[in-house]
Amino acid sequence: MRIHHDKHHAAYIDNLNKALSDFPDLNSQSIESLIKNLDTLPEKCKTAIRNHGGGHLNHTFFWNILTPNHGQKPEGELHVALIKTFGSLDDFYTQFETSGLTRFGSGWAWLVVNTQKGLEIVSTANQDNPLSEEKTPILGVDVWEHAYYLKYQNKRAEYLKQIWNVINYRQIEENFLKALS
Ligand code: MN3
Repeated sequence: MRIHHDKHHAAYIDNLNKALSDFPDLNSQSIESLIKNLDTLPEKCKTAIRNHGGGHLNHTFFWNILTPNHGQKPEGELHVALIKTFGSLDDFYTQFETSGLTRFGSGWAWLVVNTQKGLEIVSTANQDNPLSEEKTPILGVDVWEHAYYLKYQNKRAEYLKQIWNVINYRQIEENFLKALS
C-alpha cells in the first residue's frame, strides 16, 4: 500500500501536473469535473488527463474507502439498497469480485449509483472512471497488478476476497447518500 501510494499514485500526480502546465484554465477545475467532461478537453492533453488525471482521481477515492478498522459491514440505507439490488450481501460480494476478476488486464471494479439512482456494479479499463459514463462511484477497487502483486502475487481472486476486511463502509454510506441527493 505504501509503494502504491508513494510511488504509483505520486507518478500520476506528477504526470497530470505536467500535462496541465500548458493549460492554466484547466488547472482551476476540479479533477472530477475534468474526468466528467473528457470529451470537451483539448486533444493535446485529453489522453494524459484521462490516464494520469484518472489515476489521481481513482487512487484518491480508493484510499478514502479503505480503513485499518477491520471487518466493517454495510448499514442503514446502503444495506437496504444492496439487499434490494443484489439479493444478499454474499451475492453482492460475489458479483463485485467477478467484475474485478474478469477485467482483462488493468482496471477497476466499481459499485456505482446510476442516473436512475440505482446501484450497479461496473468495471473500467486502465484509469477510466465511471464519472465519464455519468455514473457516480461509491466504492472502487484497483485491480491493476501493482495493487496486489507484492502480497498476493498473481492471485487477484484472493486479493479481492481479502479487500472486504479493510473496506470503510461508513465512507461508502456517505458516498451513497451524497450520490442520491
Ligand atoms: Mn493503482
